[in-house]
Amino acid sequence: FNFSLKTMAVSAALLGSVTAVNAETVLRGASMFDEDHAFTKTMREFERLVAENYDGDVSFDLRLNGELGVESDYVTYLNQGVAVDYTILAPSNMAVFSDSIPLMDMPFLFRDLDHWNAVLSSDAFAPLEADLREAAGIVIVGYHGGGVRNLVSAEPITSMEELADHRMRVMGAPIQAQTFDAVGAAPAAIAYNEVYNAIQTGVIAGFENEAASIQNLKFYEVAPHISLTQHTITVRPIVFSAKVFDALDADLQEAIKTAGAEAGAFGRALESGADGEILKEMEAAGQVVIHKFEGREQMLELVGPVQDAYAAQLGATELLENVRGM
Ligand code: MAV
Repeated sequence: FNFSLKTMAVSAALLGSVTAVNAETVLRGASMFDEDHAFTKTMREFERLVAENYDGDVSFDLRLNGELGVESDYVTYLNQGVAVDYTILAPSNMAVFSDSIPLMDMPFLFRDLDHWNAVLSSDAFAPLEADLREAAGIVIVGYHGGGVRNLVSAEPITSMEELADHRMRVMGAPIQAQTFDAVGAAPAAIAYNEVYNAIQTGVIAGFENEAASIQNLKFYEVAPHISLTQHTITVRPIVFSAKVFDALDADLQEAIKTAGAEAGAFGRALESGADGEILKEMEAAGQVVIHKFEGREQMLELVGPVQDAYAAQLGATELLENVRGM
């Protein structure tokens, strides 16, 4: 009798320790890039801040270098609550679940960095966030971004004439294709991890991207010409799977929201601050040739009506006017 009591005490103690191990929450993140890219750095900062703001046990398992695929894959995982719990991604890659979310990163939405900053510091995008949670099961906890997207191509594209019928890859949201269609190019939605090969084999002649990613994934090897259309200042939400987020304890949810806001601010300063430097680095290393683009004004005029029509179709005219007016 005595013996079995002891045994019970031992197993209770064991059980206790097992429970304690299980009580640690392990969250898995995904990045298409290595440790040097601004997205990864922002996620590292996010992880650090969550741990700092939370009393319980939480750890992070961030998979790099596209080990878990590309952003369009992450979106499906986040929606289902499997494989990826958090990441940073382009709103346009979430178009399959939400028609309205790509409005956040449509080309020519922001006049300049000040405008972009003002909009991201406001709650102008709150209705889009609500729609994303509802339609995609994805929660936005902060905003990274700040890269400037330009044309990246095998041959220089320096004018509206050269842009005409230019076969270029765009992200999967219809508004992206509509925009580049309106300026006369021939856009095609192609998965990000197929872009390098598609340019190399001549399936497309180029794409558009920001400096940090051109450098990190060495796109300059196949597309060494950058034309300064400066058509997009990126908005890249730090996102969580709603299924995962909702199952976390309230304190951890709070820590994640606080960390998301702070890591986003850190990341926006980082990527927007480094953007011009990275272009110069690539130029100095002989990796890219940078060209002026004559015709940005014309692009703006052609794209305005496309934006208006998209917003009208979403019932988001007021939202767009509000953003433009900031
Ligand atoms: C850049 O790597 C990032 O902006 C990333 O968020 C996008 O998904 C990617 O470009 C792209 O063009 O798909």
